[in-house]
Amino acid sequence: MVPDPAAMSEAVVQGDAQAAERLARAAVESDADLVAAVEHGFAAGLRRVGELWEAGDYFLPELVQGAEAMKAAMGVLLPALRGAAGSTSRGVVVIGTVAGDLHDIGKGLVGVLLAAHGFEVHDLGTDVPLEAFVARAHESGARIVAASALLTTTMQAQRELVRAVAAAGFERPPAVLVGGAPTSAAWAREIGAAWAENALGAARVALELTA
Ligand code: B1M
Repeated sequence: MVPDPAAMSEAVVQGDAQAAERLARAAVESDADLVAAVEHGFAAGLRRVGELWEAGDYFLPELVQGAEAMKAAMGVLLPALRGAAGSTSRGVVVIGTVAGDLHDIGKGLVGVLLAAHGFEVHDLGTDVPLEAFVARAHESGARIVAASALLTTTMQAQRELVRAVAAAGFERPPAVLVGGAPTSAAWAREIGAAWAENALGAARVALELTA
């Protein structure tokens, strides 16, 4: 149960960071389903902000304020989700947002849910060059390289990542997992990667890939 997903969404649409943080605290304190609070509450609000921006009703300042409100909520929710993480026996996942792309909210959520499902997550941040993904995967013996892309222009880097991993001469090549709003199962099939639509799905797919 999530206390009030509509209020969570509205706080983000209004760019009200204080309200978003307060609602996130209420969710944590009431022992609510925090993944659902993100997906049906705060992230739904941010998707709405994106639609309003695309329609020309919102401008860049509102987009930024919406993201700030979402981040205020995530600042409360991610530590609570991380706290639920158990052992890291499933192996290493190297995760990042691809080069040229600064969107990190969804990637952060995917990373936390992977950790909560037993993976040791190495988060390289945003705007991550291919070489950095490959180098960290080598160093850490990663089982999965996970790449997020939110722009139709930057999703091409996911294809390049699949090629770079294949060409890197791993003894045991890591699987490549991709995701992000403009991606799809068809896109992942085309480039030869695994795909998940959302953060919980990413954790499920990662478990399958390492079973
Ligand atoms: Co940007 N932006 N943005 N933006 N932004 C989008 C992506 C856009 C769709 C908005 C729109 O037009 N409706 C549009 C892209 C259009 C396109 O390419 N077709 C867009 C644009 C154009 C831009 C700029 C170019 C705007 C400009 O400057 N003119 C610019 C680009 C900057 C850059 O990256 N170089 C830009 C900037 C920004 C902000 C900085 C203002 C801010 C980001 C703040 C931040 O991340 N720190 C921002 C935001 C907030 C958005 C929207 C509104 C919301 C993104 C978000 O955080 N969603 C977005 C609209 C939208 O997505 N509908 C938009 C919430 C988050 C929980 O969801 O990230 O989708 P999401 O992650 C989900 C799934 O996608 C999935 O799981 C997550 C959780 O369930 N997932 C994975 C994500 N990664 C995964 C990886 C996986 C598996 C699943 O495996 C590895």
